Amino acid sequence: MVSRLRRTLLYPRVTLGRLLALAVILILACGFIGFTDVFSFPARNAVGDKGAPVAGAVVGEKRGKRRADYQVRSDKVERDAPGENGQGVVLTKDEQEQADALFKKEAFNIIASDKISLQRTVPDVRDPKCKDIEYDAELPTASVVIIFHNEAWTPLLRTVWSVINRSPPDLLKEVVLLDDFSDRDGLGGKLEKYVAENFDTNVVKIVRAKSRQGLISARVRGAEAATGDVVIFLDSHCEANVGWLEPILQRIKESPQTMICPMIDVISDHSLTYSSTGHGSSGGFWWSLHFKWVSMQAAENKRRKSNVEPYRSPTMAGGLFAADRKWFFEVGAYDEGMDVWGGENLEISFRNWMCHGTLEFLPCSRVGHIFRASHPYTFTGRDGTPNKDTHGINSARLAEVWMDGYKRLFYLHRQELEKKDIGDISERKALREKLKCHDFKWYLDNVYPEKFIPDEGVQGFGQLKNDKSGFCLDMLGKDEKLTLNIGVYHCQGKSSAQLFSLSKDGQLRREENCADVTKHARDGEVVKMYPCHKMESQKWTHVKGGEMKHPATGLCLDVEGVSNAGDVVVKKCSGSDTQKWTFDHYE
Ligand code: LR7
Ligand code: MN
Repeated sequence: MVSRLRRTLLYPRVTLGRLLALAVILILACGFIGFTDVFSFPARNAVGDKGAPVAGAVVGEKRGKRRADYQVRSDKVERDAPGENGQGVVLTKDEQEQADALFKKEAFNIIASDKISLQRTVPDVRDPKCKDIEYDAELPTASVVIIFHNEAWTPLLRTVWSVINRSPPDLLKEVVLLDDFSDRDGLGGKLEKYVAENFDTNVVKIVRAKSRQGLISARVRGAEAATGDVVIFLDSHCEANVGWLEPILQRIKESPQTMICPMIDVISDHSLTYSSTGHGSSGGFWWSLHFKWVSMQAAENKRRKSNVEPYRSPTMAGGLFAADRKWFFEVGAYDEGMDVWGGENLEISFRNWMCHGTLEFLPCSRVGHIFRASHPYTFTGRDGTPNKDTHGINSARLAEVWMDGYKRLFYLHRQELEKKDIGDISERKALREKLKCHDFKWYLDNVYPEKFIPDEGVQGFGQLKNDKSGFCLDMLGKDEKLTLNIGVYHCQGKSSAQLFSLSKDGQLRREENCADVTKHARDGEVVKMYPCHKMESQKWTHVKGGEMKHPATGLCLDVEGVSNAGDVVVKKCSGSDTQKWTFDHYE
């Protein structure tokens, strides 16, 4: 009965009369089925799109418990308006041309975004079980910190509205809009006016950086301005979903040293469609220190009894996460020697794990993010360097401070950074000492045992050379996220494109992909790289200086007739010199 009532409460366009009537019924109903007397409409943070009050509803608090389904809906928004319920926007031919022309500058479809209400609804894509979870009525309060540099108007304001409309007011201490020195029209006085007219300025606060901080320092400035118990960072082009906040606060209440990431749903950069990423993905990394989505660690998968439970992740993507505000600073906030963009997500992940915290993904908390293929801002460093390789330099800082000997694997990809000036890291090293953090090997062994280490616990690694031709196996600059043929190229010495390993269980592999030959392969077939699994299409046998044999087909890796930058093949094993291979190193 209550759930039917709740549905009626949340879904129709709410008129004041209807709402009052429903409130009375609900209070009676709550009393009837034994709800406590604590029932109230929330203090409101916001007024409607054009100044009209909008009603919100909370579920009755049953013996100090609450459910995560708070949602305010603007009565000014037509339910079939463009983009409602997270739908994509279809543009006319003219509009599409305009959007295409602006795409490069904005890095997303601004025309589509501008057609959508700032208070659009999104589909509640949570697992239905999430709606049955009860959270404490008493939870820590949240400060949501939204940093931005030259963000477009509608995604920025839609982020704010989504937080206001879908966070219970008693839990949302404030929204800190941290302007990282934007110089784009509208983000100055117009923004101040809009915020003053539409929100309670004790709740939505604008803080301006006096010079471009870069996103790392900008977040620290935002967290410094925050006053809530928990700080939650969001990118400036997000949409928080129904019930996103309660699970985060509950988990941090239980475990203050846990950093929490909501599930990051996808808002299309072209159509603005909101779609679920499902659940079960986790954060990993490439040894080049780029972030990578991976599947949930097997141990977590095994441990969990339900797919709505939080699960541990080795890393986070970076933009959307929550931490107990005191713990965030205690564990070192961020490395402010890092500039503009990149690397801080892995740094905070490694650091929090190594320094006695944990990191979890929360399936019942969902926030959409516009994934953009490029950036609508410059990469001018604080030192004035234009087009600065901030990801590279920031990552080198993190490798030097946190990765111990494993930094070698980063430098394999980025040799030029080994000798580059990356600034002073002594303070960060002192932090690691002070907090008595674990070493990176501990992290790999305990947090990310599934991470493949190319030069440890393997039969052989390095270049795989065929002496006769002087060729080495080579990725030939192809995108490793795709399935692709393996090539050969003149041996280059220390080149990441020529780094291969033969694992203990016979995989001829790179970080994520393994050399694969199907059992139907014929003599002369190419060899493909596929995501690694343990099946026989990916098993090889080899001894130093001998053949690289694929037992499932009985074929051998061969360069006969293959030219430089051509694809390597498998042929009938013949003992010929074109089938003899040697790794740089054997264990
Ligand atoms: O100088 C800057 N100052 C800023 O305030 C540069 C950026 N910013 C702001 C910017 O306006 C935005 O709100 O910082 C935020 C992040 O910038 P994006 O949206 O251009 O970054 P991204 O989404 O491409 O990149 C991801 O990795 C980054 C590494 O530094 C950050 O951690 C981003 O927050 C992060 N985004 C996410 O994790 C969302 C999910 C994407 C994935 C995977
Ligand atoms: Mn982003």
